[in-house]
Amino acid sequence: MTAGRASAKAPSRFTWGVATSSYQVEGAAHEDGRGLSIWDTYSRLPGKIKNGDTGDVACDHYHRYREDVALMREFGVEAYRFSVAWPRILPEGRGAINEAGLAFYDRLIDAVIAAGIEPWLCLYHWDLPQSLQDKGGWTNRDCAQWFADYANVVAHRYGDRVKRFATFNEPSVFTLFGFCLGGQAPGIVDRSMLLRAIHHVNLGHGAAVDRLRASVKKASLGAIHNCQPCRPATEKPEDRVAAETLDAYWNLAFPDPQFRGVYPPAIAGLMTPHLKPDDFEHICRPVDWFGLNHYSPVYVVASNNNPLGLWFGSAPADVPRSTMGWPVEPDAFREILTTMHKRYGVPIYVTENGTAYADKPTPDGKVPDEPRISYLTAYTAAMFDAIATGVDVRGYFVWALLDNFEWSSGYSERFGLVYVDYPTQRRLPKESFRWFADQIKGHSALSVPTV
Ligand code: IFM
Repeated sequence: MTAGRASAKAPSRFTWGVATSSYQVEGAAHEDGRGLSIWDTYSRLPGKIKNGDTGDVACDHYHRYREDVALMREFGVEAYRFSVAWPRILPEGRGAINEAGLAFYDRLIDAVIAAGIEPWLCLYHWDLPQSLQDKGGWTNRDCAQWFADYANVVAHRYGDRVKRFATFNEPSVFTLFGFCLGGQAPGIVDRSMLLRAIHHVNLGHGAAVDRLRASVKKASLGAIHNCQPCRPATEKPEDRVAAETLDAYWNLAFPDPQFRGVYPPAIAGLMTPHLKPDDFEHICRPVDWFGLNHYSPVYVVASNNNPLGLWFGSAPADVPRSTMGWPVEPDAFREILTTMHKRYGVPIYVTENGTAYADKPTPDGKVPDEPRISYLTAYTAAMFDAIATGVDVRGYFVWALLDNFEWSSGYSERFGLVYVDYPTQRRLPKESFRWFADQIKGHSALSVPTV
C-alpha cells in the first residue's frame, strides 16, 4: 500500500508491542568491533549527562537479550521494536562491514521470532557513527547516501525475516536538540545547521525507503515521528507565534515533505537555500504507515535564549506531571492522533507512549507502579476514543520494555515495564507489565485492517 491510499486487505489483530533503542539498552559499547557513536562522545563531555552516566553498559541487552525476549513472551507481547546501532554494523559508518555486529542482530531477531513476537526494526535511533560526524554528519548532504547504503546492508541481511522497518526515530527531536536547542548529541547550537540536518535526514529517509523496497519482499515501511500538540503557554501574541514555529519544526518538518512533498509554510522559506531540484521527489516516497510517538503536549513561550526564539513554558498549574516534568494530559493524545490522521491519511501505529516515575521495588521483588498504570489506562482510553471517531490506529507500543539510559537524564528516569537493578542487572517486571498483559489479552479479538 502507498501513502494516502486506504487499505483493502483482510483484517488482522491490533498489534501490542514494546520498544527499546540500541544505545539506551544494549551496552557492550566496546565489544565485538562496534565503532564509536556520537552518543559515546557526547556522554563523555563534562556536565552533559546527569551523574556522568553513559550507555557503556546500559541494560546489557547485548548479552541478556534472551532473558528480555523471554519476559516479552511471558507477558504476551506481540511485537518488539528495537533499533540497530549503525556503528555496530559499519564501525566507520561506511565501508568495512562488521560481521560480529550483524551476527548480534541475527541472534536477537531469531530469538524474537522463535518467541512468536514480530520484530520491528528501526534503522536510526540517534547513534550516528562518530566517524561520519567527523565529516559533518547530518549537516553534510552526503550523509543521506551513507544512510541509504547502511539501510541496504541491513535490508539484505535481515529482510528475509524482518518485514517491518522504520527509517528514523523522532527526527524532529534529534535534530532540534542536537543542532539548535542543545541537550543532545552532537551538541551543536546553530539554526542553519539545524535546517541542513532536517533536509538531509529527509533525503536519507527517501533514499532508505527505496533501498528497503528494492530488497525486502513484502516490506512494511514507515518513519517514526514524535508528535506533541504545541500550545502557547500564555495568551501573548508572541507566545502564539512561538508555538506555531515550534509546531512546524517539531510536528511537521519531516512528515510534510515525506507525505506531501513540501515544507510547512512557517519554515519553507528558510529551507529553500538547501533544496536542489527533484529533492522532494526523492523524499516523498510511498510508505505504509505513520509511526507516532506521543508523551505530552508542549507549552511554548517566546524567548531570546536560542536561535529559534522560543523556549519551553509551563503547563497550567493544576495539570499533573511525570518525574520528567511532562504534563499528563491524555486528551492531547486523542487530539494529536486526530490531527495527524486528518493531515496525512495513512494508518497510524503508536510506536511509543509511556511515562517515567520513581519506581521502587519492595523487599519481595514486586514493583508497584500505580501512577504508570493510571497513565497507560488513560492514554490507551484516549487512543480508543480516537479510533471510535474514525482515526485509523493499527497498533500501540509502550516505551519502554526496560528501564534504560534516558539520554541527558542518564539512568535517573525509569520508563520501563521492567525495572532494571543496574548494579546486578536483575530484571523485575513492574505491576504495569501485568496490567499491559491483561490489556493485550482483553483486546485479543480487536480487528484492524493490515498494512
Ligand atoms: O527515551 C526516549 C526515546 O529514546 C525517544 N522517545 C522518547 C523517549 C522518552 O524520552
